[in-house]
Amino acid sequence: MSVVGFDIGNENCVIAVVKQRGIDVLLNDESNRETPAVVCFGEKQRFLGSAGAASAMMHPKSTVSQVKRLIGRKFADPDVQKELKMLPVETCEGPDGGILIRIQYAGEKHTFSPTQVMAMLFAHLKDIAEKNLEIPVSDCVIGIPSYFTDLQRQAYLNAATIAGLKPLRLMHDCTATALSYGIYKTDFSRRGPTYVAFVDIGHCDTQVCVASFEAGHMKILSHAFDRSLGGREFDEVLFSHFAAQFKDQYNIDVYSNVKASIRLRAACEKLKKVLSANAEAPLNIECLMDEKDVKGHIKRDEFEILASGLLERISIPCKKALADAALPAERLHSVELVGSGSRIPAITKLLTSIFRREPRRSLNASECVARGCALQCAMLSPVFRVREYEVQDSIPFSIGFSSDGDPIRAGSSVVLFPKGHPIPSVKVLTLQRSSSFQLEAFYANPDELPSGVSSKISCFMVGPFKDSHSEKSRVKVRVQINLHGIVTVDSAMMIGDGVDGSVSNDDTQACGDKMDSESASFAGQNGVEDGTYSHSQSSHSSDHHIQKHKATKKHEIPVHLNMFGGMTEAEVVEAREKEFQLAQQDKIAEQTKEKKNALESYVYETRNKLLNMYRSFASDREREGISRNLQQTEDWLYDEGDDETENAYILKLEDLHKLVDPIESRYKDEEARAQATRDLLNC
Ligand code: ATP
Ligand code: K
Ligand code: MG
Repeated sequence: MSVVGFDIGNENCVIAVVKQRGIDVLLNDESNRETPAVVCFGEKQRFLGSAGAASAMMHPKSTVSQVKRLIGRKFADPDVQKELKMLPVETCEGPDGGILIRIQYAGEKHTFSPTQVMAMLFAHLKDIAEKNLEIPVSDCVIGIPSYFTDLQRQAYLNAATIAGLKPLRLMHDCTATALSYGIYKTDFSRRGPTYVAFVDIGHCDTQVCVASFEAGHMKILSHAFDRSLGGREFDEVLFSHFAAQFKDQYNIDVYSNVKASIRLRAACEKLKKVLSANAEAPLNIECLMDEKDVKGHIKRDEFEILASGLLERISIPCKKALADAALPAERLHSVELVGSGSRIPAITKLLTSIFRREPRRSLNASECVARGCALQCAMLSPVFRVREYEVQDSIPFSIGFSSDGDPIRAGSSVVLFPKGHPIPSVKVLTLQRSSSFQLEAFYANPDELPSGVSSKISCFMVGPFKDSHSEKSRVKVRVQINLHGIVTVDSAMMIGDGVDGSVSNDDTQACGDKMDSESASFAGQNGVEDGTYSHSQSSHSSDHHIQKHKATKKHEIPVHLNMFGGMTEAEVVEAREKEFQLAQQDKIAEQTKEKKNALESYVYETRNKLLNMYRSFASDREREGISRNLQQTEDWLYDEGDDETENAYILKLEDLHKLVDPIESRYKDEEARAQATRDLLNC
């Protein structure tokens, strides 16, 4: 079994694998360590990853990039609308309020959810891994932004299922980075915890975390982020600058032309990279629009002025991460800068002033997330032995529960799992109920949420259960923030008569009850132990916990989950079948291309051989016959045979072989005879 970590970027994806000797980053078909996060729908097949990026220009209206920006989000969200404006594909609102992407593909209209497109990308990365490792890949750990909502996490899991992957954990990007940093630092031991800040500036976002390291243990103290501040925003200021300039100078409006916009944006991204290493840079695009060649030029200082607003914004999550970790910048041992978006020199300057020290780049800035994920996968995998190392992550948003509309209070607060609380975590709620009821999980502090995110998480139906008396029964509900950071209700139990309502010794931190005699209490395991904490393990420990109430009668009550949006199980199954068909179609298209190429080369090769090595082994009549057939095949290939089935090419090739093979075998016989003679003479 393989142990794989995936970093799914908005721009680039990275695959890392733990081997006996260390961690490898896998190469894709183009021998690159990074694979573009692009899915392009061609005429007959999809082009994924590098092939997708290469075909994007040919099919701008059926190329999906940055799907990570869309997954698990609502069409009506104003931020999403802004994203969609930058995406040349057609979109509409789905029945669950999500996004649907409409694609003209293989002569038909298709609609795909961002989850399905993400699944295509996952499947492509899985393919690359399987080709490299030559074994099936399923268990994995996938990096996610810390600001992902419950729904986005669920959508990732669904995409993984559709692609045939089994994530042992969705891991926050910065936590993965921190792990790939901390696990090698064996000197972090004696004098108490060592604090390190990690700043990851990617293509579309900025994530910051502060971690504390001790021997054999790391703990995330805080997560902070700007969900829409990455390299892309820096491209955008260049884009607007030059779009305005070209309007004045050349009287062209690139905003009105999809291809021109794509080309200018790509040129601006290049320009930005050049400015990271040079004090000034030119911009030249031939035939950008209206048959006009455009020329521009910019100095790094000018770029920094254009981008000053963005630079200021980077300081916000940095300061927040420090504040939430309750650490002054001076207490940090180091600030580690990762993500390729951070290569802009002005960013280093800015971070130096915020953290009062120059940020370091000790990690591989583009690979650390994937490496951390692979390490975590090794730790969670039953087949791999890794040094004992505890990874304790924390939840990014405070979470509360309400039951039938009334919030369940912990003391005076509606927050049951405060922001910063460890992942995974379990709490047992004790409620007095006489019939089925609903439990709703919600984000308890709207100020923590990115804009446009609904505070609703999910809804659990608990029941039905039979109540022997008219009085209310005690119902204990185990709620969990699982290893993926997703809220679940693991189980609900009705506790029989004769049991007093007090909280058992194991349930510390009993909370007051505002309404009925509900209480929220803390129980069970907390944090990640030896990196092998898993869902199943946690329920075992809880069973054990519950079994301590020996004398009580317990009845398990069924729990049903209702998501606010997302896919049903049946929809996931259906999407999986569709993905399988599409993959099959791609495979056939690839094979057909191969067979067509094989026929084409055979025609040229044979024509050549007929003039040279086969010359004396065929009669004039045979040669003429074959030549005629070769010409006919070539004509056919350019005409009605241009777009044929795999089988048609196979048949044509077989026909040619029937004519040519006798000649070839005469030639080979002669060759063999000549060789035998040579051998004879040599000895
Ligand atoms: P995200 O983390 O947002 O999902 P990602 O992981 O794909 O995205 P990275 O690969 O870390 O993003 O970074 C991509 C960004 O880095 C792009 O915006 C790219 O233009 C930018 N970038 C790459 N090289 C340089 C450079 N030399 N100077 C400036 N920016 C660069
Ligand atoms: K990346
Ligand atoms: Mg990234």
